[in-house]
Amino acid sequence: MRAKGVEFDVTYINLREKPDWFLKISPHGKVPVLKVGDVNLFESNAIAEFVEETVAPPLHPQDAVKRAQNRAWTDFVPTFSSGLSATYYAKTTAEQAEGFDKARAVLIKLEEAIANQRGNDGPYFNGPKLSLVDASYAPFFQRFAAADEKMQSGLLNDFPLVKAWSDALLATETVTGSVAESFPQEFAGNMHRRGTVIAPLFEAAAQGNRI
Ligand SMILES: N[C@@H](CCC(=O)N[C@@H](CS)C(=O)NCC(=O)O)C(=O)O
Repeated sequence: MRAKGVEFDVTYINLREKPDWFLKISPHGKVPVLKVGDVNLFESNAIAEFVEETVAPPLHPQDAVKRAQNRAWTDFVPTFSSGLSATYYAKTTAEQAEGFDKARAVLIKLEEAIANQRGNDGPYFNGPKLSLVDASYAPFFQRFAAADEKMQSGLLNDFPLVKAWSDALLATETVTGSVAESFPQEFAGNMHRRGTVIAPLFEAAAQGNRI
């Protein structure tokens, strides 16, 4: 919606204390939900496709084959996000080492997809223009960046096309402005509450915060 210049209001939900009104409009009790008039839409992809169909400019590629390929890679996002988060949600160093293996396994798939399909210098998934598939990956690159600022793993350096893609997304105000101002503290608080192995790298003062 930011990429399309849609005006909207955001209400943040404390997912550890979900309000009743939210549980009534979100069938699985999950964010995001998009309220459009009297209707409540849920599931990120369904919401993104709805905005794509109803608001210009189009963010999906015009070519049907490319669009199908983009949607296929958007379907990979849950696997991708759990691969990356395994590095920072790990509770022990052994679990974290396995997490990095899991992350490498998803990153190599994306690196190969970009190398084989894109045919230009990027930096985004399809080229110089931000598209819907970029929007689906951006939040997870953003969260990994918040963790890797502390972990200093340099993991993405082994995947140069993915790294350039992530760097471009994180240099875009459309992406960086998409989280609450308190995001760094909320992220740190989450690391502490989950008892992650990297929690000590984040200030303990963040512990009481909500996410
Ligand atoms: N497939 C859903 C996943 C949404 C999802 O997992 N949301 C998480 C936050 S990122 C959530 O609301 N978790 C709260 C819970 O499961 O209780 C989508 O893409 O919208």
